[in-house]
Amino acid sequence: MPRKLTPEQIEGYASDGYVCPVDAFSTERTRAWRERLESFERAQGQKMTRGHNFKPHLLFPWVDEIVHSPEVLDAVEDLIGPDIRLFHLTVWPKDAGSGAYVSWHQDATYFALEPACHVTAWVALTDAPVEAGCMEVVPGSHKLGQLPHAEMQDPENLLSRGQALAADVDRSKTAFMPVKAGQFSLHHTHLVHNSRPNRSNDRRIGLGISYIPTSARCMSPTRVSAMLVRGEDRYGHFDDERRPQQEAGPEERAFHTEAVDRFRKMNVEQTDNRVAVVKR
Ligand SMILES: O=C(O)CCC(=O)C(=O)O
Repeated sequence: MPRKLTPEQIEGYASDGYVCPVDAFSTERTRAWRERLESFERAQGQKMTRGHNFKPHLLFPWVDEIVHSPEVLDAVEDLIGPDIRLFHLTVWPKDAGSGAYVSWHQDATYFALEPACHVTAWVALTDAPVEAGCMEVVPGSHKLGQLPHAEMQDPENLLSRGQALAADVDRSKTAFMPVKAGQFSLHHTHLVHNSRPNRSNDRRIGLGISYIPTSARCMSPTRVSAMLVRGEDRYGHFDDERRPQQEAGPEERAFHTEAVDRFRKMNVEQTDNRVAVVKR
């Protein structure tokens, strides 16, 4: 008996590689989280965008609350089972009218996970309709396995390593994943997806939370950390992550810096190993 998703949604994930939308949080709760994020940005004088958007679940108790919420974890458990680690989290902000976009890619490209079974829950802190540049996917592409990617250096691309699918995508075969504030979508690590610039009047912000079963292993030489968020871990493939006690306190910042450094080092190892660097 599934905990949250319907049998149709579970079948849709198996056949198309995604589920969208899933209802989760009230508008008030979501608005309060957005306010927390934006007041931190104002205090820092720095937006949580490319270069500053990794692993905020190690800094903020309010993000810790989202990543442990039954609203999200019950759906994730329906797809990957009851023993779950949070492998990575990225904040995806796009200012209204900015050129920020995300190139076509598969999440698995720099994750080195065996098996490649991770699922990303994209939790909307604002509305993300088509005109705001919600995600666009190629249904069924998760069945193609790992496809070749290239590196594309473009400051408007929100992907930290600028990875882009080497082949062109047929846009007549894509589908959009619009979500409202408080909803989320789920997508498979091999699903080909991108997102276009935000042409709406409001900022678009989502948290991309990557969950894996504890049985998965990261094959890169650098040992990375991942947070056990549900069930038990009988494998020990990851170092544990510390849950934040206070908002971006000194211990939270020190732990976050080290975890992000290790994660980036692992990403670089994967770039060196797997991605053909071509000029585009
Ligand atoms: O937020 C976006 O536009 C892209 C998100 C994404 O690529 C992901 O969550 O894997």
